[in-house]
Amino acid sequence: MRTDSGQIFRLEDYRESDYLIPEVELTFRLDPQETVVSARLTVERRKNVAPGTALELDGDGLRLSSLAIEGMPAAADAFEATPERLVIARPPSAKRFTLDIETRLQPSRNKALMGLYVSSDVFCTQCEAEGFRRITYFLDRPDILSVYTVRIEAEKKSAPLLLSNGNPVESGKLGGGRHFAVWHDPHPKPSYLFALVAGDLGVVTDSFTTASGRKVALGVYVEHGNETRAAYAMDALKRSMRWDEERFGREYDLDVFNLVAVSDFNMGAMENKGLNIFNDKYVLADADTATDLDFANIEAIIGHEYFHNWTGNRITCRDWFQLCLKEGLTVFRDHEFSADQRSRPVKRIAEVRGLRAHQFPEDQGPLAHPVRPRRYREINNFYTATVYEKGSEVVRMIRTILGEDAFRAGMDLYFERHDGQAVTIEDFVKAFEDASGRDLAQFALWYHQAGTPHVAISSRYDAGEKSFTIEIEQSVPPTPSESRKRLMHIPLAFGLVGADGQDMAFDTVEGAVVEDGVIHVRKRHHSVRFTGVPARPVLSINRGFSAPITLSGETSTDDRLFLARHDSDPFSRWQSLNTLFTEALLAATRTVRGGDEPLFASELVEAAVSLAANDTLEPAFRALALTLPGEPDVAREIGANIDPDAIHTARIALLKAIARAGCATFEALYAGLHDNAPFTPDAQGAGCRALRNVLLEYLALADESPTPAKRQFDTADNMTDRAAALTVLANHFGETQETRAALAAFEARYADDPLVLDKWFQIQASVPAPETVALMRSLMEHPHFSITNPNRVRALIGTFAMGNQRAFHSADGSGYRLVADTVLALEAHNPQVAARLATAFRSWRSLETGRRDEARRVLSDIAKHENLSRDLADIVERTLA
Ligand code: 0A1
Ligand code: ZN
Repeated sequence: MRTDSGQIFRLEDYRESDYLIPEVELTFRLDPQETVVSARLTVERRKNVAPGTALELDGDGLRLSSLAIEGMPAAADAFEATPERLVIARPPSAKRFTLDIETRLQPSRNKALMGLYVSSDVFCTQCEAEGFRRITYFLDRPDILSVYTVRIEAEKKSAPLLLSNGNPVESGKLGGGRHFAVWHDPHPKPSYLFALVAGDLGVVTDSFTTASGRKVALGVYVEHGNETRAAYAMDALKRSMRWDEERFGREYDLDVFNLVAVSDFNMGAMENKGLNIFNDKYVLADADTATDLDFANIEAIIGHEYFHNWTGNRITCRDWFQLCLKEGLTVFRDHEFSADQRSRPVKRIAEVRGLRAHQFPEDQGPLAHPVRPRRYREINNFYTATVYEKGSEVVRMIRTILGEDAFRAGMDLYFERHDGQAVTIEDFVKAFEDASGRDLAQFALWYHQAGTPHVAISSRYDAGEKSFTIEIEQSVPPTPSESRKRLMHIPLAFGLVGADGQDMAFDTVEGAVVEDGVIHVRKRHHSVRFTGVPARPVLSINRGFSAPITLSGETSTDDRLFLARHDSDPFSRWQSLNTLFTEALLAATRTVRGGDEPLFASELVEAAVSLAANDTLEPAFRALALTLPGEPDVAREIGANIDPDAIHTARIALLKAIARAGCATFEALYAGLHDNAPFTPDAQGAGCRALRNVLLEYLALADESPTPAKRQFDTADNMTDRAAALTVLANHFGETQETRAALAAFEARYADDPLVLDKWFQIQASVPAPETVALMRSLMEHPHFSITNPNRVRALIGTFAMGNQRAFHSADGSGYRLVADTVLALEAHNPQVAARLATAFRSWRSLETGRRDEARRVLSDIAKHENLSRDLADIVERTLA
């Protein structure tokens, strides 16, 4: 394991390397115990670099077995090799020369899952961000672009399949039961996009013909027996390829595109050129084993990795500080793809819920960082919601500011100007400035300044003058190492909603630039005055969540209820009801802490019930509207001195109040939504199931009985309904015979399918009860739990730490100790996953004092361990700072 040196990397220290590596030839003699890697690098000295300047290549835990320079074995004093570095003090003075480097790896012992490793007998690689240096010595940085030729040799019986990037060139037999294949990728690429897969896998094949007529052979590789579960992934891939042509004019550029599912993977998937490698969770799906959410995630992630081919691969990052250049932009593209394939408003609401649940707490806590950070200690810790999700919101705002046409012109210019290059956020923003003629200097602060901006709003109508004035005040709270903030350019989409629900016209506006339904906030304070407004409007602001901010203002309950019923912007309708729920839960939490029973306004409860029954709205939207804010949403609004038990009690009380009031309506709706058609994973079917399953929880609470959920569990013909029923049983009726029987039936049915059993772990780990801590310790002993498999760890411990506020924050600190023990156990073999799990502690300062002290103690205990990995030391120290 690479331990921490404390070194900090800074953006301002970037400088070009002295040498380039235009060509790379790799030969892998694969063996799980001892693989030999021969690398022939063509090295080129840059202009203006003195001949003979020292060449220093990166390594990570490498063993050098031989080195030749210009074909001649290197003398022992000609170089210095450590596991971390290969230094050639006086390389040849020629402009170009070759290095032959041989290293030896032990892939079967690699549990960090970076570099070359073995997952279920399949050899595979993961090189982003700095995994290539675990394979061979290299200038392992994204601005070194090389053309790769890769030869793979392996035992034919155990590895009939040999894949790498680019196009296949040659294959054949070798002696001793071995064989080989050669791949060539003509597109120069950074080392983090290198990939290799070798093993015995089943395949689904298809083809795609690009707009300009190139026929591409497609393959989705999965474990034998899982081929039918790969059909949806293949379909999503073809839809992604077509969509990128139609929406962005981007075509695929090789003769083959292969996608491989592996069962041990640190993240979701990886966009290696022409050979995407996936966590099998984001490939395998059928009605019996995958939920609608799984299908939607598969579509999104298949799209995401495919879209990287242009945003990430053809145009890549100059350095890792620019990570959002590829990630924020590609998330924006996958969001647009899903919005076009499904319901745009429903997709937008889901995105915002995700952003608030994951990115807001990051931006408001000790790990806050700008979308483009200026410093890091371990780059693996910057694959964050801020870089990905807020990065996507920033691109979305560019589109809002420029409009669709100028945005597309900016994207076209970016592709044209930078194809084949490694570039920066400045280059990206400049393309939009040049294509649109607009100045985005103030806007670019969104990339550079951390923290969630806050906008306070108040408004008044003057009936005599027929004018409407909005007072807007922006502020950005301080974040670690950035105490003073500059004023941002915040695009606020808005409408002045009249009594008939239509947006009202106005004559003139002063006090801010207002264009196409957007107020451009650029100063600390704007007083925006509209004239010619015939009657008092209701203000609908930040429509579509046009800016990722927090908002405050004294909107009356009546106005919010009005917007929930009438706003033409569906996001705003959802938001209005959601804000009312949040306010009710905040008040109820205070009541509970004061020792009283919470009460809820009947108009709010009735609004929820009537929305459920409103069949002019799509079911998926109604499901979202009826879903109460989660316990962490309420905690975030409270902000300080949080008591998770009180929040839990308040939320259950509101669920029950709605359940009791709506029970007759919900029962009829629940029955009416059921059809006997076979399962299809399309958005419409998913929407009906989503609504039905939200209703199921209300029905179970109204009945105070496990019967409705048990009935659904027993009769379900798909995983969405089965898992939803099991969740209701486990969360609300844990002590009953029905729940025990259902859990046992699920476990028995999927005993041979670890991926599906993850749902069983997940459901139990998320039960919001203090007893869950003890249950967790026994689930960790389950024969199917494995600390070396990241999916198992995330399903059980990740869900507990990040998805079960009440149990994780048990007042006695037992939840914290459970997670800390796991973090330390993981740390020994997989620092990346350990560090990510440790981020669960990031909001510790906002808890009430008892829990805060427990959390600090546990964190300090981790920090005291010797030889922590760079990954974990970085997270723990920043969290405690
Ligand atoms: N670039 C990938 C994410 C990714 C990053 C690091 C990894 O290392 C374990 C793996 C994947 C994406 O955005 O999909
Ligand atoms: Zn990505």
